[in-house]
Amino acid sequence: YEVTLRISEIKFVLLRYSSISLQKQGNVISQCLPYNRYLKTHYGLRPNPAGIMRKSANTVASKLREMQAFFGLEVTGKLDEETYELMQKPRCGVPDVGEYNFFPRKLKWSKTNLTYRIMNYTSDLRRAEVDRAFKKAFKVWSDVTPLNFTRTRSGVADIMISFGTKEHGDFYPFDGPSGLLAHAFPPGPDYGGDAHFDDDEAWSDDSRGYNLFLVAAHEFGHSLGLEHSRDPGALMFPIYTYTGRTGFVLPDDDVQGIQELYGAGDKDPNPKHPKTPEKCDADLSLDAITELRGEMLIFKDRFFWRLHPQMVDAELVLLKSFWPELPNKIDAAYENPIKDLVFMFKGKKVWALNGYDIVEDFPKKIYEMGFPKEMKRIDAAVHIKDTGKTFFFSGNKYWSYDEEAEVMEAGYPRLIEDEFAGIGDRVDAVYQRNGYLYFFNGPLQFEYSIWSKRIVRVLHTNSIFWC
Ligand SMILES: [Ca+2]
Ligand SMILES: [Ca+2]
Ligand SMILES: [Ca+2]
Ligand SMILES: [Zn+2]
Ligand SMILES: [Zn+2]
Repeated sequence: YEVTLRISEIKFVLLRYSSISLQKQGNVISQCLPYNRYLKTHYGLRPNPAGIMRKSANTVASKLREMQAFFGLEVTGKLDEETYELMQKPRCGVPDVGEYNFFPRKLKWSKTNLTYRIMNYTSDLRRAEVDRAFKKAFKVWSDVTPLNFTRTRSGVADIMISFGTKEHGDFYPFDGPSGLLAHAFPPGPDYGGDAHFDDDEAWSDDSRGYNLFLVAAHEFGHSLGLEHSRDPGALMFPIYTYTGRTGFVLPDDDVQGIQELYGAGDKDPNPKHPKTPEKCDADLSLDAITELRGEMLIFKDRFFWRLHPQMVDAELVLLKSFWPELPNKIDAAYENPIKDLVFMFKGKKVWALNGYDIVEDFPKKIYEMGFPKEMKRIDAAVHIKDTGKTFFFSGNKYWSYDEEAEVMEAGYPRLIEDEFAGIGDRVDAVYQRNGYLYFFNGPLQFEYSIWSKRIVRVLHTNSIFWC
């Protein structure tokens, strides 16, 4: 490794070392390491007494494979860096694999009027804020089903809600700050439907710590009979991501799930439920593309795909899970590898990112880079390493920016059709590879040779994913 490590890379390198050294020790599998506990809690890994042959369905490797398949990672059965990184993320305590769930059958309530009771409070929020978070979380589900939720203040309710720490009375102990955030039991008598929140977390009603409303809405999904979803855009995805200040709308995947159990209601105030994009959709169009330290990031709505150079399968993640401060959808992005910065654009704003961190003094206004003040947005951007210039596309025009001098070049904007004839009069996204520019326009991409200044191939947008 180079000696000139940047701070943001150190964590990365340490993880890489730890996974290498773990594998070299050989016998790590039987030691009680945190990842072993993770597989036990979420994938039903059972202890393996010495001298007894492992049943193949219950080895660490097969549990790792199950986990990797669940999250859409490369299925190696080994504790690689990405798998390890994922295990560090805060999440729900309910297992990911149905057959190892608390109760093995698909369960639902046989009535539509349900009661809930708040047994105690966290000291992180005012009581009224806690009450409001839970009420709003139930409304997420009652909006799309015939279910009604009524709060009771005494006796036994269907859904008993409580805060607790460590062992809290149900043999599924919490674990102190972060890690497990909460869990809930599927419909049934007694514990059935109950939801428990780890009071070692810092609960909030905004982006700090963990947002109680978001976690509660997820847990109440379990209280109603839903299991975890593999859709990274779903509320029932097991890993916590703060999704922003703007009004929460239940994603389509969760609506499908809950309506399969209870049917639709007749009072959905927000019938537009966001769908998760499918990479092989023939009509797929893109928002933006950039490289980031050798990986390709391909943006669409609230998501981006990470495409590793040696891997065929792209991993879909929420934009907010990497950069909570960025907007939920971006216009354009490019990397300046010399400065090791990625620039992202939305409306009149630009953010500079160093790995996970937003550079100080950003976001800035795009007119500070030399764009006209009245310009509303940038459609696409691409950095050309050989020339040190960055092209920006907006409407039917493009600009050239000198990265070293940090000024817009004279003689711009120019018309796109004058320089890049045939690619259309707008650009959704663009990237450069091996002397070619790839322009995306709706469901089509144009492979443009910089050297011969012409289009050499027209492809489907989704061919970037080898569809
Ligand atoms: Ca109950
Ligand atoms: Ca915890
Ligand atoms: Ca765009
Ligand atoms: Zn969960
Ligand atoms: Zn519990």
